[in-house]
Amino acid sequence: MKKLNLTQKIINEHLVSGEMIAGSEISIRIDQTLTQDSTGTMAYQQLEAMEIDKVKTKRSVAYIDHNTLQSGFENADDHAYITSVALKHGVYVSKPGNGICHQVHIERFGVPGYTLTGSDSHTPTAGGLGMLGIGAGGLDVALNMAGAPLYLNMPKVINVILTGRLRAGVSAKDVILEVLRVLTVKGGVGAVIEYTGSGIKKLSVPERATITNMGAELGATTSIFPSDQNTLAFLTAQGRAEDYVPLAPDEGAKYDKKVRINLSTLTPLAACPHSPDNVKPVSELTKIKVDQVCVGSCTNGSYTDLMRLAAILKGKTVHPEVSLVASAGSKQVFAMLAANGALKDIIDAGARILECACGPCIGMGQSPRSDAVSVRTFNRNFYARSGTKSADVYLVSPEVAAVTALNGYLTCPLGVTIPKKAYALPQKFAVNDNLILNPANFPNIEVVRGPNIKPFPRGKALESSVEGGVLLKVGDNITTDHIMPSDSKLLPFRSNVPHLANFCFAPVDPDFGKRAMAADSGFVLGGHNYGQGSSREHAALVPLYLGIRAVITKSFARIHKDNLINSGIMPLVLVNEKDYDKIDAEDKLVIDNAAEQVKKGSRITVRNLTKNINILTDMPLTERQKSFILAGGVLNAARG
Ligand code: MIC
Ligand code: SF4
Repeated sequence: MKKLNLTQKIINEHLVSGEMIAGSEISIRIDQTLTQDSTGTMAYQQLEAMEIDKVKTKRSVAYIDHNTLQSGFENADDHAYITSVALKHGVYVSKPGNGICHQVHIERFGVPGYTLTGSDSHTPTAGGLGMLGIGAGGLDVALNMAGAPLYLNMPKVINVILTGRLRAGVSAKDVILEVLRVLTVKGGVGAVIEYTGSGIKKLSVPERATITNMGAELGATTSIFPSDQNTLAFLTAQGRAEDYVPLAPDEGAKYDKKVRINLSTLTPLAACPHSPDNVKPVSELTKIKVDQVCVGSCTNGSYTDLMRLAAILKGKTVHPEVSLVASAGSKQVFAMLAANGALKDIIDAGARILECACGPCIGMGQSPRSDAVSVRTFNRNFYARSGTKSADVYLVSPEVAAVTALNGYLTCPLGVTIPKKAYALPQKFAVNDNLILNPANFPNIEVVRGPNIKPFPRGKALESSVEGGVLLKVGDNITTDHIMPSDSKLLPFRSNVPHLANFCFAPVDPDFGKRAMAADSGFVLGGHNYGQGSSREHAALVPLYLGIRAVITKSFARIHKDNLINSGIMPLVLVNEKDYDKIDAEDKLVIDNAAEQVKKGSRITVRNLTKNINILTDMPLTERQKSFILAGGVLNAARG
């Protein structure tokens, strides 16, 4: 029998169609799904459009964790809609205040060996528990809830072999920052990152989850750890030992690439502005004066993360010129910190305590002052994401964040005494699921649709000729935070695409929305790794609403490319990268016989009318995906 790595084993168990040949299209059965509120309103409207009675998964959960400011009626409308529509369709609801989806999912729902899709790019966090967790657009997750498999390209598998043991002051965040330094934000595209080696034995499930969480920043399909004694210890402490199954790659299994990291030699690291792979040792950054420190998020909001913060802060005071904010990743963590006194240590030191939600990570409050330096335990430091364009954000571990908050300068925590018990996983977590609603208890619920819930835009069938101007030319590594920014002003409008349209591409060109609206039809030109970051399909739905017909790039990030295809927007890749220089903003482009070209093959010729040249592009789609482009989106294609 062929020896399989863990990724291949789980895929093999769930394979519905295709062959496990890297790069070819497969589909897999999905056991669990998760949604969160900022992508959930769209996902559930799409689920409603599929007209199914109850979801077909083993377990689906709707989390409300992103938009919790409720500065107007909009967020509250979204919450009411998601709660009611989810319960009606047999989906569990994790109420606001219960915590961030990824943290709560590993605590309460995740099962080793299961597949999970989530309408959030950090769904791979569940890989810390030995699950195959994949981020996808809301529409794909809705399809999975309706019982359809997930289509994806069979990933390559990159093996990261961890040996040695982390020194005091160095933690899981430094491991993933090191992987990002080595592989970069493009290094995981088309691949699953599978962790093995003697070093993993020393990493608890929450530590592993920090590492798999930020695998999203590598562009990876997902990341995964084996399920072993540490997994059993975690599940037992959660009162869920019965969910444990041991899982490991076969002895001698093959990998497409190997990366070796000796944990003993790692030092505290920081990702510098404005990219998670711009990684440097903190010891080289100690002259940087800091204005704000934020601890929490789905990367570092676990019990031991917050215990380390508390241990370092205990009996001390935050630097007078620093604002320290802290939030636990879940109500479970928050309640345990309150019960054991650690929360008091954090409050006494002068931290501002936020609710268990995404908060500053997605710009929902706590935007730093102009030109500020903000040091965060989060996973993304993309330009303008904090809500302050001129701010510089550094991504670090809780240890670095804590000592930095005390000193006022970026500070390396090596040598700082942190009691061993701050690293120890509790024998028993304080389980209290009273903020989780079981749909079985709401048999007659009616869907509540407040005025903030606007229908999502639908595309139109591809015409014979697609014509328009290049409405924007951008460079490499454009994120979905550039395409469709999200902050406290915009996140309440995630169910209102016409409103969001005014802010499309605002961080790079505030006039884009107006220009596109006036033009009616057009193109966007980008560089490599276009659309990295969030899974938000708004980064496709808003351009669709604005009449964008095709995006031409050097390469795409996975989830965004799928979202474009699902919306009926053509993702075209330049055959010759140098042709990027032969297209300028405002050039007039036309795709003649567009539908014919799409049907025929993967080559699509784009005529640059302004320069009077032909540009060759590639759009290697399966027949299934072609039908979406031809029909103007998945839902149109499904209607036939
Ligand atoms: C993010 O971290 O960017 C988000 C907000 O969680 C997104 C989802 C969204 O945009 O709603 C993600 O990571 O997919
Ligand atoms: Fe929430 Fe930030 Fe995690 Fe996204 S990355 S799920 S915004 S905590």
